[in-house]
Amino acid sequence: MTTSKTAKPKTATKAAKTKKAATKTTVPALSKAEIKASIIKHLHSTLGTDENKANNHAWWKATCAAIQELVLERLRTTQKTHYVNDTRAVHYFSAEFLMGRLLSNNMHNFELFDEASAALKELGVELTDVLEEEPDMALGNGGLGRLAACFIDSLATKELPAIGYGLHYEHGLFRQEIKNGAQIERPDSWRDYGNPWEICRPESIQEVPLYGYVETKYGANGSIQKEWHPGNIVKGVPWDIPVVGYGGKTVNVLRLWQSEASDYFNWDVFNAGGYVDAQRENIQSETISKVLYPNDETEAGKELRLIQQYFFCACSLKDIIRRYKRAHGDDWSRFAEQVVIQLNDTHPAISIPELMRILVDRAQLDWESAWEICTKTFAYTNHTLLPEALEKWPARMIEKILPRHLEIIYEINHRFMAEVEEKWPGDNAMKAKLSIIEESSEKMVRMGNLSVIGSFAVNGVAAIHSELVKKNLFPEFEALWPGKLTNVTNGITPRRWLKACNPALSELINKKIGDDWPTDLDKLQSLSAFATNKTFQNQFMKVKLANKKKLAEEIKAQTGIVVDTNAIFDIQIKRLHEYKRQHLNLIHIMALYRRILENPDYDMHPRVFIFGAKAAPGYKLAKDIILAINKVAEKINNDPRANQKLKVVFLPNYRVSSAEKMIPAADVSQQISTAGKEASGTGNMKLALNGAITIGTLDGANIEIAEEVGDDNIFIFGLTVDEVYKLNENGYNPYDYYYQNREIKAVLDWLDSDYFTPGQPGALSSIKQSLLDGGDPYKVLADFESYSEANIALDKAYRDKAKWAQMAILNTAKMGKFTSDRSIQDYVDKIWKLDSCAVK
Ligand code: 26Q
Repeated sequence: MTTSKTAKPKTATKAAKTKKAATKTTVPALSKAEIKASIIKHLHSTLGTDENKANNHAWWKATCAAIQELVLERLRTTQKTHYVNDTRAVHYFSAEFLMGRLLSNNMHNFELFDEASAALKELGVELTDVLEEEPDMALGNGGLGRLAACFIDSLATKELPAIGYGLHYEHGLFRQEIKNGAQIERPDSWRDYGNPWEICRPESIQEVPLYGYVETKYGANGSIQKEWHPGNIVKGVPWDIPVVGYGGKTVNVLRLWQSEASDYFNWDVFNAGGYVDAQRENIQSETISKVLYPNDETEAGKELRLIQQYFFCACSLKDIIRRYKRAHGDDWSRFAEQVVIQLNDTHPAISIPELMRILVDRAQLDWESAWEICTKTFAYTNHTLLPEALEKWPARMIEKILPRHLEIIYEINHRFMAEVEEKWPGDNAMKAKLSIIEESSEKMVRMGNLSVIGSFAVNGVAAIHSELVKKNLFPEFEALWPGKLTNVTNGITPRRWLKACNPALSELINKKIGDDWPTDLDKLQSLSAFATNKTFQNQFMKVKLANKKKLAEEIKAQTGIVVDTNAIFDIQIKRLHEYKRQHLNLIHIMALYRRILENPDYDMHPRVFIFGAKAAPGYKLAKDIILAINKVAEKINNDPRANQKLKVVFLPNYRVSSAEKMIPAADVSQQISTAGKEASGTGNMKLALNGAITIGTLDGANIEIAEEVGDDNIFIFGLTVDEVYKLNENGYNPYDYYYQNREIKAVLDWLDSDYFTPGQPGALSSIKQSLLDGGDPYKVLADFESYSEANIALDKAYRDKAKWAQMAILNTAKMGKFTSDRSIQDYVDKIWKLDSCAVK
């Protein structure tokens, strides 16, 4: 208290001297007294409790309810404004929205955080404790889902008319527990005691047909009409989550569909005495939105997954069309002017034949007109080049679930093949590559090809990734339609990923350069001027140290491990996948351990390696890598010969809310994927924004981060994309590295022993196996030496405190490009052609 009071006038004078520090002129939407009164009101009349009985959970709910009142008021104004102006809007279709917690975010976006905190304090309650009560809304796996969440934040902030459409999973991504070092999956129940943000909209329920058969009808004039007679109908119940833009003016909506049995459809069975059968159908219908598939980067090919995809797309399209018809009746000519649909990967690609079905079979448009509308409505974002992640569905499966859609897909393909024939007459190899249908032993529908053909724009998510999409994934499409494939580099919302998660750094920045950076992130650039300023360096690193202390407490509380905050906090947080190479990090840690054992004076700055990662439950090797990290951690942390220099921490159940705690405390950001494999990455941006230095490969957005911060402020290592390709062409033999590098051999052999798993030799052998006999598909051994050298350079750099502080400041200063506001502006300019709509 005293220090901040005495320090205040000093910094204020300084800030005034350097630059006009933008001061808040806006009056808060609610005063402290109003918030306090509202919280108490909700405690009494919404929750039926009082100030004396309320626990933190009740305080959380009452605070949410108080904020939600304001949210809903602004939501009404926004919707009215959009309706009156009949605005063109973007509809973001995504099977995943990884929203995390909303209370802190909504308070920050209304700029009410400090008022609410003060109001609760007067009631004897700590806001930070209250915030911890909120379960994460974990309706996504990782990057793709979190990107969708950052994007809808930016859309609302930029006052763009937009709606997110997705699935209202009853269970989000599994909760991870670690037992004896191994991952155990537990169900996630994010709305067990009610979710205060969502609003059920029974007035907008939709019905979705499934299964059944297609009838061909012949009209008097010889015309053919198709009618789908479904075998089942499910109900889609919409739940709306308000999305508050920064400044609180525009409040958009995320609409998530929950499946329910359609009562009337089962009525006949019911009346015929089939009560039990009717109930069984109910259970099946309700299964659709039960659980999020926990696989990312693998195409599971499960029937329920396809039904999930169709279910939310069909509900969303009906919802869009209902709204369009309210303004334009049966005049379809303006549909593509009013509606643009962004497909977040191919997961919602079934929307393309679904819109064709509605236009041709229902609205009775001719095929050409319908196709023109379709291909002016959809745009598609690709997030992966990994072959195993490219969605393909067996034609037989589509035929069973969506018989009419398969016919439409064949028709789209038939007409498209004629176009290809015209461009490349007689070229059957070209046709085979471009076809939506893969003629393998089992006919498959390629959702990527369908998406490119049915969209007017296709984008990758980082410059290099988009180049590889053009050169390697879809070169034939690039030749056919030059200009259709483009790039929009990903971004992250600086409101959640700096302002809210790192209040101390935000405050420091505000004092130095003003507080308008959250909506104009290029403003951070002006911090560069202070990168060599000793006082600012000290302030910046003092904030980092304080954040490290907080994380150290969290680590202690969760794992019992005590870490030294003077050590380098080195963080790798992301889904567990071989291509992300957590095992490269691990093998390097083992090498460091070995060096220390061989030479007790081995010269290195103390370092804490911190991991957070979930593995897909069926991905054996990924789970083995988690086990290995934990076993190596246990050994090192308890070995007095090494644990003064080296600690390893695996924080269980990595999720948005733990990212918010880890990122502000990071000194080092590990971004070490095999070049060409990580489409973009977005954790890399979050960590650099918070002053962590990247050690990384020239992959995904790392390349653009390196361009922004400059070579002196990042540690780049490893093979480039071209070098990886060359290595593959010339034949890569990991044994060469095993036999030529003593350290690699020793470390891999160590994994075979029972040193880390006493009494269980071989428990970690699968990793060695994959790197040798498995052919090391992700080039871990090829990159090891270069990685090791980069780590030595990093270690050396850290010891020069001033130099490191300068690098950290410059990383924060140069992250302006990576705000999701810029990504959204790119989408608006290149793809959506959307106008913002000011809400009064
Ligand atoms: C597909 C079919 C069946 C079941 C699951 C899936 C599935 C689910 C999720 C496939 C992929 C995902 C998620 C992919 C993902 O998160 N990709 C990441 O997207 C980020 C945002 O663009 C990028 O930054 C990352 O590089 C990319 O890996």
